[in-house]
Amino acid sequence: MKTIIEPFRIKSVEPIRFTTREERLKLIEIAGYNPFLLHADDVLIDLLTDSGTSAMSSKQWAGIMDGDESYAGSKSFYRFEDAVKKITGFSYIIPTHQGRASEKILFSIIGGPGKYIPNNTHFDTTRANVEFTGAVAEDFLTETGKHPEIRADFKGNMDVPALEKFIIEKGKENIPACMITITNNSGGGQPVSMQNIREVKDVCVKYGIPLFLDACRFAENAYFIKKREKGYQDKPVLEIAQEMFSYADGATMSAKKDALVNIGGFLAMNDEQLAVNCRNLLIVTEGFPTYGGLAGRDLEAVAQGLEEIVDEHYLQYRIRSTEYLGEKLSAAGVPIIEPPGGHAIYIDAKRFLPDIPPDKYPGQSIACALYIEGGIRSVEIGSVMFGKYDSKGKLISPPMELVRLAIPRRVYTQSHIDYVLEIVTEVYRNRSSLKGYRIVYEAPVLRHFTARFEMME
Ligand code: P61
Repeated sequence: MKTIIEPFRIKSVEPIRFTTREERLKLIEIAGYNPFLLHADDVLIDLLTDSGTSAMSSKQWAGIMDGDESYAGSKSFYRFEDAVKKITGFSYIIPTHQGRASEKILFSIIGGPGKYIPNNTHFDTTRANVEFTGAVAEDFLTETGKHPEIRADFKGNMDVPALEKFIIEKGKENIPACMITITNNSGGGQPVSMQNIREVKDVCVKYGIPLFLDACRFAENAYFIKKREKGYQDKPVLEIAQEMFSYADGATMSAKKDALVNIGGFLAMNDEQLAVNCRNLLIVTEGFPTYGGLAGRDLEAVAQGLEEIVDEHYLQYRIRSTEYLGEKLSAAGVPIIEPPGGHAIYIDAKRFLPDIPPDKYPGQSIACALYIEGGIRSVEIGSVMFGKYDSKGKLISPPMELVRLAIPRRVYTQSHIDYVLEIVTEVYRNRSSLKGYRIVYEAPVLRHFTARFEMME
């Protein structure tokens, strides 16, 4: 087996800025120990997110120049619509400025008090948009997905018996849609199998509930199916993706992930009346239906990105480079979610810092240490992002405390990743010196974006 190389060469580069440890200690303090509040210019390697951070191709940049900025009926819209239809097969394609705009429109229409939305695991914006309407967001992740140390092929799967029990309990009339997030971002970027999608679909059909995919990372999910699920080895990824979408009645998509663009998204469906309602709301909140919240040039870049993302040389490189970081961290003893997911490595903060309890935010502690020691920006996915309070003000923690190292697409080379490995390993070696944190400011929703912290002694 030969070395798997980046299937591109680099035409344009962007310098990154080096800082000293002393400078970073000051900078993270000014940022209230919240990496979201750092200036990106003060970050050396930015693994905060794989969302909107991709390097676009020369063809995407050419598309940007070629974009048609007509208010209505832009040719770029029709190219975008064709590209989305080719992969998803849905009848109605509605452009939005990003994933959460699709969620906001969809749940404003189908959500509301008394309604329930089941998902394998809602991502935070999805949960926030469901709950904002007064509906309830419920997660039904398969058991293996809840155990970071267990290695299994499809840890993003939905727990189908639990889903069915829930539908019977709450009443199918109160469940306007069921969702599956591919790959399962909050659960470690773990894929969902075709068989699981089919089984969920069967339950949905049985109770007359539409199935929606949260399709941000559909191509990575399709590649995992090709590699891991029996019967798919010889199928092109495009066909696997088409089959995945064929079981769904609609999808929300942040094109900032698997469409390789810096901004964009869509909402797609087969139900005509729902599409009419969504478009009417789109006009109020985003824009005319042939541009949504986007410029014509953005639609061109999405259309081109959707062609490039299903390239199997790209996907092989993508999944292997994430796995490379995961394998080396595991070998150094760093506890991570096994096996590595598609877009990110998730450090298991509970095992990394067993002496710092969830209410002292162990994930935040690791994220701050990675910045201080190496200028690396990561994100906590645990009690800071998903924590809630009970009626007595006591923290209710999610099942896992994680730190995500998300890998932007086509941006960093192997030596950047080797540097990340050195820093994480060093922080792990010195983990006994890490401290817990307390929150000194928080917003009522999505608090992790703006919360401020103090280091505890
Ligand atoms: C991310 F810290 N994800 O993973 P939008 N569904 C799914 C997503 O992963 C997702 C969206 C919907 C981000 C960006 C992000 O608190 C955070 O285009 C599975 O970002 O609106 C986004 O898509 C929403 C990072 C979002 C965060 C919220 O990094």
